[in-house]
Amino acid sequence: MLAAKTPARALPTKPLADGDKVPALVIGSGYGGAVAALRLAQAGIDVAIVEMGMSWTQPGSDGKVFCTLLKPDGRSSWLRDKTDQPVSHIMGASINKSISRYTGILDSERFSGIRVYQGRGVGGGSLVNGGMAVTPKQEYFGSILPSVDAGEMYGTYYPRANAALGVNNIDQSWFDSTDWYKYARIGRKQADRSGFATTFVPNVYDFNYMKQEESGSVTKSALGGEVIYGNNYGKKSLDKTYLAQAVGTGKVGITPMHVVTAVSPAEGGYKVEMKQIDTSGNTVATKSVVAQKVFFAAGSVGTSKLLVAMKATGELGNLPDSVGSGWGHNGNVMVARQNHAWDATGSNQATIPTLGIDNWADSGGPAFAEVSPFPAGLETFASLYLAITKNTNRGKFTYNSGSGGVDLNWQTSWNQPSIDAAKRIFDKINKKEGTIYRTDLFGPTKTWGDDITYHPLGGCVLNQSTDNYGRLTQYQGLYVIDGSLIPGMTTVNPFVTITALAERNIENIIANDLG
Ligand code: FAE
Repeated sequence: MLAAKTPARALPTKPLADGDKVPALVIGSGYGGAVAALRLAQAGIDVAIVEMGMSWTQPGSDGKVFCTLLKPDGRSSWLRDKTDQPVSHIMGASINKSISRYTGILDSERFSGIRVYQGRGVGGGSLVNGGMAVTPKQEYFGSILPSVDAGEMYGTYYPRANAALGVNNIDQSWFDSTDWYKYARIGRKQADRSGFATTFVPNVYDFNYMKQEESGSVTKSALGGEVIYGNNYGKKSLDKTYLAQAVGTGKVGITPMHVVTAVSPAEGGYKVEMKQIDTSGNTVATKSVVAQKVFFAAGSVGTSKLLVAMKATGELGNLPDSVGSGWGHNGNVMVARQNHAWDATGSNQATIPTLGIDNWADSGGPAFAEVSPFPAGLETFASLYLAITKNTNRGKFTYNSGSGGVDLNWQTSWNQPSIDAAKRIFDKINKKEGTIYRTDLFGPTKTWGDDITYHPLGGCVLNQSTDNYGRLTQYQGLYVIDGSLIPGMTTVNPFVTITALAERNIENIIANDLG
């Protein structure tokens, strides 16, 4: 029996009851929500976190909390009968699998022109993401958050976020020798040969644990095909960092499997309405709670949908007209290239990406392309990339009075600038290497993964829909503290910036509004 590293702790939950009154309520338990909960609790304030997904602490019948990429079951997907994998085909045939309908960990929320992937559960996106913990270059910060003091961010809040998230770096000599990163070394060699700079990317996956996985002394996770459906070991997701610390203060209670449906002014603060769901997604109870302060941390899509609906239905009718606008997908586009036989990428691939091709300085089409794993369990000869590009198109969320839902008007064609930017890298590499694009991975014949994103950002933009610290100023005591504050782009993977901005904003809010 291998020495499996047990998760740091099982997070105890403390569900709210109908009629409860709380000083602070946080909607969502991703990066923004976790930062808010911890810092409020440390300031002595009792906090209730309401999360629509599960608390992922109980093992399934296989003894594991999470399932793998290659053997997905109901735990993989949010209320779907079939998986909806980002790389959905191989050799033109669908690789999506039938599963039982369950409140699984990865949601692919479908809007007209895009599928938005999001984590569901206590820990939000940290449960499903690749852990790439990238601080953008300071010279680009002004284009990301123009109203925020970059000196403060780089002097105080980025370091604070990186420390609390447990960010670490891969041992480069191990990277250079292990079979598990052969695919990334091929990606680096080919980028180098075409004159592109590559850079190592820090991560919250524990690289020491990964080394032990290779030596066989611990149970495999990143080397066992686990990532977008959760990592059983190795990854310092928020339930092991911010949220564990927050619960450790004794002042934070978590209410999982509750979907917030409405927020409106009430005697003593705000009435927060929610429905409790079972693992089939059925409503089993409705509850109403009053909170003095409410922090919207349901993610770019979740927060935008709630605020747009509350404005349209009049419950928060004074919210500004800009609410719902300024949404972007961080310029995401995926693509793969077919290598020659001598550049095999290996059947063993670590699921945690560690390398990026940095072409952001190319004013003709800025792009930062992560060399992604493609852990298919067999040799594919494919090099897969997730490119983050400069794309200035922005979508808007609007209330649909017919359905009572919220739509997003993004169009797939708006991704052309992202494709063009990615082509500036990969056309050149293909030419140099004498290789071609794969056309069989994103559909029967489709080169570009241009209708998917992992990085939803915006919808309630800082200093436009809120003040410069996330306050919804029309409603004293309402705050936004997640990726919806960021205007559509971060130039790199976003969660370190979301976390650092939340650290900055909550410090100001605690000092000025809660003193
Ligand atoms: P998020 O983490 O999405 O948390 C929002 C939470 O609110 C979720 O737990 C929701 O279930 C919950 N929620 C939503 N609506 C409601 C409601 N009405 N009531 C109650 N709860 C609700 O938001 N970023 C990186 O920087 N590096 C990576 O390597 C990376 N890889 C990724 C890979 C995948 C497959 C995915 C999906 C994302 C990846 N990301 C990555 C993006 C990153 O996870 C994302 O930007 C952050 O998680 C967003 O943080 P927020 O706090 O905004």
